[in-house]
Amino acid sequence: MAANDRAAAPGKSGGSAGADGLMRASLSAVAPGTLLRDGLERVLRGNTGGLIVLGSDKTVESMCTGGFVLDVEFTATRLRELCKLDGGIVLSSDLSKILRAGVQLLPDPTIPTEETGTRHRTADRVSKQVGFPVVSVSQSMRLIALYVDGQRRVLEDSAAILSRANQALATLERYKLRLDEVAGTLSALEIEDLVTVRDVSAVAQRLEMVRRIATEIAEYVVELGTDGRLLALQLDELIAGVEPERELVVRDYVPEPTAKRSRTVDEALAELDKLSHAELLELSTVARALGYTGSPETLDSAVSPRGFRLLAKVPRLPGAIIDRLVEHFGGLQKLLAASVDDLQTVDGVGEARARSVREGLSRLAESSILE
Ligand code: 3AT
Ligand code: 3AT
Ligand code: MN
Repeated sequence: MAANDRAAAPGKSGGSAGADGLMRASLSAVAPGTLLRDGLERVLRGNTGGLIVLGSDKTVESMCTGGFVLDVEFTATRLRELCKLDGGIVLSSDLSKILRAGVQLLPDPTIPTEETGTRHRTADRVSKQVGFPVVSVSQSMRLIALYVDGQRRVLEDSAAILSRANQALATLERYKLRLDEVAGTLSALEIEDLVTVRDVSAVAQRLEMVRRIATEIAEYVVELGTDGRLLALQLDELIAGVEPERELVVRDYVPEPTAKRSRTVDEALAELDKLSHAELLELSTVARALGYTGSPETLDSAVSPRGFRLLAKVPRLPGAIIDRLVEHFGGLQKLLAASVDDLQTVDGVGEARARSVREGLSRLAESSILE
C-alpha cells in the first residue's frame, strides 16, 4: 500500500466478514498510511476532539440533526477543520467523501453503553445501532478510539505496537526452529518406517503453535498499515509453507475410519484449531484431535504416512498426480519401493514423470537418514 492511500472501506457489521473481520477491516481503514489516519492524527494534534461515523445509510441519516450537508471529497485537512465544529462528522461508506459535519447524532438512548462522556457514549451507541464503525477522538484524554460492533479499540502509536510485534516475532522464530527440527525428524522416521503417533502429534503441535503466533503477528501487521511493511515481509518469510504442511501432515495421518471413530481431514484440522493453549501443550490431546484415541499407549503405537507430505517435496509434481499416486500405492513405504515401471502404471504418469518421482524420493531418502 502506498503512503497515504485511501484504505479499503470496512463496510458494516452483519455482512459476511463477521465481527472479527469487521474489526480487522476497520483497523486497516484507520491504519498508518491511510488518509483517514492522517486526518485523525491532525484532529488529535489540533486538540478539538472528533466524532466520525465511517459510513452512511438511511439509519445514519435518520439520526442526524442540525449541522451541514457537505458531500465533498475526503481530505485529511478538511477533516481536521470540520472537527473544530461541535458535533459529529459522517463519511460516505467508501470513505471517499465527507457527507455531513457538525451534526448532532441521536442514537437510540435505550442501547446500553458503559462509556462516559457524551461523545464516547454516542460513538458506542451509533456503532451498535447502525453497524458502521465509529471513531472518537477524545479531547480530554487525547486518544483515538474505534468502536466496532460493541468493541472498543484504542489506536496506539506504531512504536508501541511494533515493540510487541517484535517480541512475538522473536517467539515465532524460536517456534519455527523447533518445528523444522521435529518435521525433519518425522521425515527421517517416515523413510525408515519408524513413526509413532507421538512423532506425528509433536509435528502437529508445533505447526499449530507456529500458526497461532503468526496469526497474532498478522493482526499487528493490519494495525500498523504502512509502518508494518517490514514486519509483514519477515512474517511471510518465516511462515512460508506452514499452512500447506499442516494440511499435508493431517492428510498423511488421519486414521482410517473405523466403526467407532472416523474423522475427515477437515474435521481434524478444525479440532486442532479448537484446542486451547493448555490442551495444545499435551501431546495426547493433540493425538485425539487428529482422530486417535488419546490413551498413553496410543502415543507409542506405530503409524505409517500415506505419503502426501513427502511427495509434495518432489519438484514440479501436480497435486492431482500426488493424489493418484497415494491412492494407487496406498502408503509411503510402497511408493519408496516402487520402480519406474511401477510408477508408470498410474494414470497421468509418463516415463519422465515416473523418473522424476523415483529420483525425488530417493534424494529425500538419502537426505533424511537419521543421524
Ligand atoms: P457551548 O456554548 O460551547 O457551551 P455548545 O452548544 O457548543 O455549548 P457542545 O456541543 O460544545 O455545546 O457541548 C458542550 C458540552 O455540553 C458537551 C456535553 O458535556 C454537554 N452536552 C451537550 N449535549 C448534552 C446532552 N444531550 N446531555 C448532556 N450533556 C450534554
Ligand atoms: P472528550 O473525551 O472530552 O473529548 P466526552 O465524551 O467527555 O469527550 P463531551 O460531553 O465533553 O464528551 O462532549 C464533547 C463534544 O462531543 C461535544 C460535541 O461536539 C461532541 N458530541 C457529544 N455528543 C454528541 C452527539 N450526540 N452528536 C454529535 N456530537 C456530539
Ligand atoms: Mn469532555
